[in-house]
Amino acid sequence: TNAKFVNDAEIIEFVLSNTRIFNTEQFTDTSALRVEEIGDGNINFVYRITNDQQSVIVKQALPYVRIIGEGWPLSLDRIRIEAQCLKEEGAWAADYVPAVYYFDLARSAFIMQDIGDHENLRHALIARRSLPELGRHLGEFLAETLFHTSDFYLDTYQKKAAVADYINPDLCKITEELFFLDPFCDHERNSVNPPLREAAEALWQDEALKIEAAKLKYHFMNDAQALLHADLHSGSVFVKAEGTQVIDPEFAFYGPMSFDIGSIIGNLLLNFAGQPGLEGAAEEKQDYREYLLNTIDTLWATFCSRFKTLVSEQCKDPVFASAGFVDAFIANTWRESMGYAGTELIRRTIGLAHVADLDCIEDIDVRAVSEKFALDLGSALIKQRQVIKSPQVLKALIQAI
Ligand code: SR1
Ligand code: MG
Repeated sequence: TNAKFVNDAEIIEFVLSNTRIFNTEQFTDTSALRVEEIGDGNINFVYRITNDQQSVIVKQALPYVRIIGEGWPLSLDRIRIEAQCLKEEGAWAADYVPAVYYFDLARSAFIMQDIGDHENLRHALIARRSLPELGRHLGEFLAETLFHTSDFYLDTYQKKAAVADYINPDLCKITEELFFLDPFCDHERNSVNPPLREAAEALWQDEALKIEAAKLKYHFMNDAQALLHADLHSGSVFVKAEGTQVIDPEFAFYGPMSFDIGSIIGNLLLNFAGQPGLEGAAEEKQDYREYLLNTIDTLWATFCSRFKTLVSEQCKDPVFASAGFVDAFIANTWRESMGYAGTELIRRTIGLAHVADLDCIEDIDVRAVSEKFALDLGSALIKQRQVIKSPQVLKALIQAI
């Protein structure tokens, strides 16, 4: 059965009956085990099983979207894809992903390492935590996972088999609609802060913007460059002072590298947009905005340097190993990332799935100022991405807005 676990005892039994497969030393004291439902995502159910000394996480998919219910059915294959992608990412970037201990097809569930000593990055950004390693960690994670699943590393047969293995149409359709359709029209799934309505209506009339968003959608659907995380927002990243963990790749599929890079940059910019309306002194907000832009700089510099090193040391295709091609590929990836960062800014501001960086601003007029900035910046990133050639040009564009 792949039915939802009916009670805590069933979840504990699921974990204990599979302990032989991952680590027989776990849970020496089984009498004190209890279950906490900890999932705050939109799609799946997540449980922590703990005896206060040791713990694991169980993640289960049901055949529908958690926050919507049975009215939005969703393939269970996503949980197979998620467990498999975590293992693939772990092979190349072990420091940045939790270990998967056991996957159970019948239950549509897997057991994984508990990263409960980390904090959700979105909460950390809202609390203005200083995370000096975040940009480097994200840049390394992206370079390692994207390079090793691309034609720069795999041979042509391995690559095509991998593309087929990660066909994920239900989850891709969510992104195709929530990123590229809904926010660019007056869709019933959208949620628009009343004082922002006029700005949203103006955006829906912007034909030049819609043409550029269409190009980004087409690129997303047709450029199978690498295995993407494909939902790399701040809620998919967990942090502590010296560590970063990337979770939740149930949207994984073969797509353009720029989608992952742009998604996480878009989330740093969403926090940047929210800063004026969040609690705190003006100087703290300004300092944190600088920190966010520096983090984008570091992320991109780390990605470029690690990706180029990987190509020079491990690229198996002599055609793609040429320095000129790699430089052109990386430059184009940055420009397209700007476009996807723009779509993330817009869809999180007026689409279905908002973010706390903006939504926790209680005064709706104050919030609308941040939201307007997010819409303006998002539109500029999408329309001007061909001339945003570097993080320095991005900074200048932000200053101008
Ligand atoms: C109905 S799913 C809404 C959003 O949550 C996920 O985490 C993805 O970001 C998706 O777009
Ligand atoms: Mg998720």
